Amino acid sequence: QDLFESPDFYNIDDLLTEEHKLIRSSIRDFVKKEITPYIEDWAERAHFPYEIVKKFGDIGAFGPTIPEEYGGGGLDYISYGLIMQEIERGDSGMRSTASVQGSLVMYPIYKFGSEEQKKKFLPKLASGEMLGCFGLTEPDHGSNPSGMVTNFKDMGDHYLLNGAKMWISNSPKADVAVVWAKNEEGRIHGLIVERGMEGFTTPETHGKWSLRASTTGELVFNDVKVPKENLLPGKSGLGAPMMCLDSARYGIAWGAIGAAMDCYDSAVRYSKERIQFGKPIGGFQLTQKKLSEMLTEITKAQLLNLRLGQLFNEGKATTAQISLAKRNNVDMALKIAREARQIHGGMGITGDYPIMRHMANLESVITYEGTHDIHLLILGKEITGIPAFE
Ligand code: TGC
Ligand code: FAD
Repeated sequence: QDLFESPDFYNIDDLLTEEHKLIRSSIRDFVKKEITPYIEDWAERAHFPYEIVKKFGDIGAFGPTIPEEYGGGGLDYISYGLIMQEIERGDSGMRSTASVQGSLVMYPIYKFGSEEQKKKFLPKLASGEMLGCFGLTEPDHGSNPSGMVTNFKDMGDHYLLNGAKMWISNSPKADVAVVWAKNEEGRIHGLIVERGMEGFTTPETHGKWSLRASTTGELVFNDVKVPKENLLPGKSGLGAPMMCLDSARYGIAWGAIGAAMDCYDSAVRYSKERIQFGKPIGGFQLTQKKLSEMLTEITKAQLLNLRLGQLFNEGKATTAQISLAKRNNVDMALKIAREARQIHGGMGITGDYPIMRHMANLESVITYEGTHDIHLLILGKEITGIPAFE
């Protein structure tokens, strides 16, 4: 039996193009071959499979919406979403590697970078020759990035960067970091910091019980001399990193469906195979309730994403619309992982099934890129016009 069944209860495939379906099946095949057979072992050992970076580059998973002249795929946002969905069906940490590179490193360089920066970095990031990371969060400023203290001074022929970032996906292995820091006037700018610059270190964060196959770390800047040509000239202010987050949160809204589908598929199979009281547990009403609710929530999330993808393609998606989808879909996936765990009984806690890994991963996904509650407040501000953050 194909272990990658995809529920499509409302024939949403009819609304996709042939190209969308081709892209989805090629990424699905890749995940089936290159991630699924190994992921439980990587996660158990907290091993980041660095070789996946080049492979992601080869299949076009990095920066699919970036124009081809810079090495990207030149694809639309529904294609991007489907790619994230299929990778996260394999593992949220693997999707993190890809979405950080595409939405949080390539996107700001493409959107706010100089022509020289685009030519220097984008093709190598697209091919997987280089790995990037995105430094916004700090030890004392997570949900409130505008309070950041990382700063740089203009020294005439270069900038001097000081401070630290925390919880940075890909950082221990990254060749470049897009770092958000304040200038002497307190204005936020993006700087491209390259591995090897004196005073720049990337200590790894250990002891995670979530996203174990993704590598996470700090970015520490101790009087780092950053060449002036490494400042992103196109946009400053918190709005610049927030625009990157719009794109990444969109990818997560799709990715979460992939994780939910994997849990659902496994639960459906198990419920038909596992016999208790003389019949498959799928024959009990309580199991059917769980499965029916899973399918309902996945279908609703699929429809939400498709419409959001259309809005993205038209350049009309708003931050609040993206918050609604990220928040709803990750919460949905986490609830499905918990219900699927129940259906698997004791077996559900083992690495023989993907459930517990998805569940633990989703605890990070519901926290990063804006916590569940922060997205609620973004929606609350949209509805009332009154920010609740302060
Ligand atoms: P606020 O007053 O709302 O806005 C400050 C300025 O920014 C502008 N702005 C935007 N501009 C363009 N697009 C957007 N989406 C924008 N959002 C805000 C806004 O217009 C304003 O501009 P100006 O000119 O008026 O100054 O800002 P605030 O300080 O009140 O904060 C709002 C809040 C809390 C919603 C925001 O800061 C937030 O979303 N916090 C959550 C932080 C977060 O998401 N961090 C993510 C870090 S990266 C990460 O987690 C990667 S994990 C990836 C992986 O591994 O997959
Ligand atoms: P806090 O902001 O301290 O929040 C703690 C709790 O307080 C949350 O429940 C939150 O919702 C609540 N809270 C905060 N403010 C309010 C409020 N105003 N009203 C109500 N409740 C509130 N960051 C990057 O920059 N780059 C990365 O690549 C990256 N990767 C990550 C990878 C992992 C595995 C993890 C776990 C995090 C990553 N992050 C990254 C950081 C992530 O974005 C932050 O963890 C997240 O934004 C929350 O910040 P915090 O952890 O400091 O929590």
